[in-house]
Amino acid sequence: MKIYICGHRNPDTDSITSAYALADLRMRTGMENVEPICAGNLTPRAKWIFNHFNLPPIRTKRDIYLRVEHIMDESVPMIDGEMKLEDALKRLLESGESSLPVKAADGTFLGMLSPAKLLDYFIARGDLSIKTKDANLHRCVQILTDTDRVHDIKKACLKNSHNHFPVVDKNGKLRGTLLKRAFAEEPPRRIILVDHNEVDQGIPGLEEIPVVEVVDHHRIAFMPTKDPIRYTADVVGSTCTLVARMYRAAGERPAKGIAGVLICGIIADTLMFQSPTTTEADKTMCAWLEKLAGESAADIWAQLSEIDSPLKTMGVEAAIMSDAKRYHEGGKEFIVAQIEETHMSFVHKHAQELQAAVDQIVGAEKLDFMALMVTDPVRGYSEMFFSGDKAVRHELPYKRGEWGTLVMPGILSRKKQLLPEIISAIS
Ligand SMILES: [Mn+2]
Repeated sequence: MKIYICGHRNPDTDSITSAYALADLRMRTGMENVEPICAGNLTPRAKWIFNHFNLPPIRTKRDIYLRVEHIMDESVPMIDGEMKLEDALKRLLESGESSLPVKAADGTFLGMLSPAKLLDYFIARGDLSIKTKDANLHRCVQILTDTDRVHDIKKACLKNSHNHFPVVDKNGKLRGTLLKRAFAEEPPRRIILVDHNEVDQGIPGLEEIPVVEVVDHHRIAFMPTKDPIRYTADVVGSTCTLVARMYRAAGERPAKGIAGVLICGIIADTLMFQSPTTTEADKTMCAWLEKLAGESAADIWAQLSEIDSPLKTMGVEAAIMSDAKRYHEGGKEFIVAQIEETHMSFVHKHAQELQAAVDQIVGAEKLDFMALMVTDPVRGYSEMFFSGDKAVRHELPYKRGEWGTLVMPGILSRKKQLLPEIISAIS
């Protein structure tokens, strides 16, 4: 059983660092086969963090859709096409299966060997000394590719009268067999969500895999679950604060590097304790982690916050989507994106381009509206680019500034400050 730990799409520092550290904690406390993953590209900051603390970086994974290779059976015997038909028949009988896949010397799939087909052959020729590849193999079976999504092939397989489906790789080489009964079994994958709980914000494919745990500091909009799950949530500034608490509760101390990674999540999400989302717990946990990491949060922040703006390093569109969260609220479909930018003059220079990109996303994603919040953590305010639903925009309590953006003095937090305003504007 594989267990992934994953933050939200367009992962920010807190999502990446909390997944990474929680995987360490879960492994220490006996969970096996755990892997932290990142549902998108590593940000420049995340790259810096793994490099700075000398840790192998988290792996990026685009989706966790269940694929044929995850549920296929590699223990079902395969028949070598060069094998004498007589021996192949013995193998088939020994296996107890209704049919077995036959492969050529180069590994490519040739067909299925089934008793019915063999019987045809025996009645016609009465000779079992030929090679299996020359026998009457069943060739019009449904062949699956290892990377096929289970969701896409399930219906056709269940309708098919066969119970076995050969699975080949992209080069046509036989890899295994998918047995019809595998569809009825629980998928061999589990996931732990950190820093989010809304399925729409999670890694694609999340809906196909049971969630066994959530560690989060956002509003709860989670789905009902079939079984009891572990759910850790609190109103704190960072998911890493919760993970640090969990180490303490388990009587564990993170190693130096992991402590450093956790500090990064806390100071990135609380903007070095400047954000109104900051709580005493964030500061307390950070102080404990500083001792373990042997580095001060202030020193780390001095370096981390220097790392170039997403706008400059990624380009306008990628930067906007790098921390974009999708919501469905009061019948409206919308995105609220956030970029941190300490050089607002750079934003103003590209204001038209940013507005055009936001307009374009609203059209392409069929949204009711979109808000892009550009936050200057140093001067402690944000400016907003808005596109779409004019009624919502008029309800928002922000004034237009000289660059055409809505100016939001003192607003740093999407979750705690902007989102509630948007939700009340909708209603
Ligand atoms: Mn967070």
